[in-house]
Amino acid sequence: MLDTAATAHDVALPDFYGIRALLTEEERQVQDLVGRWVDEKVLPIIGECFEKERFPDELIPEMAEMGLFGPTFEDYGCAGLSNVAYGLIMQELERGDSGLRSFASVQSGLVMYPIHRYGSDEQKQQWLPDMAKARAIGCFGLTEPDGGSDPGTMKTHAKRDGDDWIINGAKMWITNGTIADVAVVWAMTEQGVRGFLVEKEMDGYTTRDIHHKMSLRASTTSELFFDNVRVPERNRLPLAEGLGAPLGCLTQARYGIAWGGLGSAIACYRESLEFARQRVLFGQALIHKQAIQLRLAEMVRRITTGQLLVVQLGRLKDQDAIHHTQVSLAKWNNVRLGLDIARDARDLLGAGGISVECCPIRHALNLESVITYEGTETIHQLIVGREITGVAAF
Ligand code: TGC
Ligand code: FAD
Repeated sequence: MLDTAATAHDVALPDFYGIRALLTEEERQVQDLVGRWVDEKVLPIIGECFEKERFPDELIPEMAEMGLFGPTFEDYGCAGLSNVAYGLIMQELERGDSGLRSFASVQSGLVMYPIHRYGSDEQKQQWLPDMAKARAIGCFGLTEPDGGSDPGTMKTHAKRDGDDWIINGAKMWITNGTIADVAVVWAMTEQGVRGFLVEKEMDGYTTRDIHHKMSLRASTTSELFFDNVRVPERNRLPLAEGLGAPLGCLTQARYGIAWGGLGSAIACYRESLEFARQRVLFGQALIHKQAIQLRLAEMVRRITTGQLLVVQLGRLKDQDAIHHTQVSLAKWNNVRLGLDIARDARDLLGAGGISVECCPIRHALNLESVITYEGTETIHQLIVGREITGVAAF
């Protein structure tokens, strides 16, 4: 981790229930380090990146230097942090922009995790040290053009041919697709779903960026195409068998997103509070108006309940006592509160709120993606519904 001299306790605000006291010293240091970096390096440039549809890839080496990729792993050059520290990293990154958190989520939760969890020793040695240092970038291909909510019906398939597999199909809406050195690709085989490491220079593998997005504009989103791509058996993840394998990866990324939604919410709340202190209307600053106080209090109520939820979730994850339906509830709750707060903050800022110079419109637009990817809000409601009723209603 980078050395940090200054403490930046304001990165932890609002903290209405003293959440900071529930963190270890190391977790507080991690939050301060990443929060200060976001303030100094991300916030000054991110509005322009969003406007110009540019992912700020110049920030990747600094993120790697701070140990933000695969931070919970204890080997392969990773930092061995707690899951709460990992969550705080995701919160601070998303306080900057959902695009940065997306990049980190994919690299850590959707590429390093499956290689670490389902990969061979050779695959781990080949990829994990380089991915921790961002010398290699990854992407995760599950969603297809015909629909993402029901990945069990994927059309991309892999057929065994001697010592190789031949992959055909397409993946869509893939974060980091065109910038990735390796894609974790999920394909149907005669034995069920299997995972493959497709390397960018393999014949028949092509990628293309998706443009004209009004959301996550500071993030690379791509299509992946597989035209008779020959992948050696040594590139198949040996321990990944069945749909549960990619869904297990989603649990990791959804956990980080539950913290990330809070980051967006906190950024929008802070800008609203500051604006309400400054803006004088009808002879008084807006903070004197009951209706404004109600809205700010409502934001803090939502943020506080979301904070308590993810701290407990993180502690359960540290004890390996987490159930994926608990992660679904947290992703649903915290992205929903982030989106509601961002939309309300946009309105509270008046006309200025439609400018990218204020953060709420950017966060609100970003969260329109975040509420859809990694399982739509409806899918998470149905996952929790199935858990409490025992009836699948998908
Ligand atoms: P289902 O029968 O429920 O499950 C099959 C097997 O998997 C197990 N399982 C899970 N394991 C770990 N974590 C989870 N979250 C799991 N969910 C299910 C399950 O226990 C079962 O195991 P077994 O041993 O009994 O076979 O499967 P289903 O076909 O009924 O599907 C259920 C459903 C709808 C919940 C699932 O398909 C789903 O989650 N759909 C949403 C798909 C989704 O979230 N896609 C995300 C793509 S990646 C992405 O969006 C990246 S954005 C990245 C960024 O930029 O940040
Ligand atoms: P669909 O599955 O077609 O759903 C359409 C609508 O139907 C939704 O409102 C949904 O809630 C609703 N619905 C679905 N099933 C039911 C049901 N049973 N009952 C009631 N309503 C239902 N995917 C990856 O694999 N890797 C990535 O890196 C990745 N990055 C992404 C980045 C961005 C910016 C975006 C926007 C998406 C990304 N995705 C990625 C894809 C994402 O996971 C999918 O968009 C998501 O899973 C939903 O799939 P879909 O868009 O095909 O919607």
